[in-house]
Amino acid sequence: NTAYSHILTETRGKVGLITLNRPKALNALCNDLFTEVNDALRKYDNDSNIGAVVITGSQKAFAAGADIKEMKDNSFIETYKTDFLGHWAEMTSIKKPILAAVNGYALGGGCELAMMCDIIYAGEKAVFGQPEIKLGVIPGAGGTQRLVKAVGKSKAMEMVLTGSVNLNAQEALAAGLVSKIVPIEELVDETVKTAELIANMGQPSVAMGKELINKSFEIPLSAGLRWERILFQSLFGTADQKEGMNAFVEKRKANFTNQ
Ligand code: CO8
Repeated sequence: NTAYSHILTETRGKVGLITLNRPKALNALCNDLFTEVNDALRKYDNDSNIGAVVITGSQKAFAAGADIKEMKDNSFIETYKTDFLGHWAEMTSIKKPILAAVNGYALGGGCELAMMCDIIYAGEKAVFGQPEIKLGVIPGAGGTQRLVKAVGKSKAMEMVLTGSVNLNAQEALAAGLVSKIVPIEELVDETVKTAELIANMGQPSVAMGKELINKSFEIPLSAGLRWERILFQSLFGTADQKEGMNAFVEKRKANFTNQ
């Protein structure tokens, strides 16, 4: 897509593919890059032909973090007044599932970007880390929050407080940060394949499943279970529920219409 300077976008079947494309800076997440990512995500979210989105980088770097050169001279009052980088979180309001295909470095904001996605697949040489402490700061987009939920307290402390303990793909898999390791060359295709699988399900149920799982990190179990049951019940008002259950009984594949 020629409208963007720092990312490439393409459509593969029902899947939108966003490729971070700032190779000279190892996909450092400058302000404009993240604005473009959120813009592309919003367009895919509003496109009824798309059912899921994949975000990837290059084979060397998913993203090496926020752009250090861009922010190094920032003042507290300016970053606070403008809620510096607060707009990154816009991607967490996207309804469609977002899958991260992580090859190479996912450091700092790069690791946090991956963790704002719903599913992470790692290439064999992926590296996850939160090196901000070495820059005199701390993570600012989930590295002290989402990482704990993904890898547990001790490992998160080690990563965030030393800035030097990184997870390779095997360690990330063992910790539960990623759900699969894929050979480098096949990573994007494999991630798109899972995204396509999701995109062929009924979209209302997919969106509700995603919302509920994300809610589970924020609300008490009893409230989550109540929400879950109400949304489950609400799906009996959809054509997709009739189609899905009739297809099972008739021993055929369901053809969902997202209604
Ligand atoms: N920002 C800006 N430029 C970068 C970044 C970055 N994060 N990472 C790499 N680059 C640039 C380098 O400066 C270099 O540019 P140049 O050729 O002009 O010197 C180019 O990319 C290539 O990098 P290297 O030569 O360093 O490549 P190596 O293969 O030797 O090393 C590393 C790769 C290990 C990834 C190394 O580049 C590195 O350590 N990068 C920085 C990693 C880091 O500290 N990331 C954390 C950044 S801070 C952050 O993410 C905070 C997020 C807060 C979010 C808040 C939201 C509300």
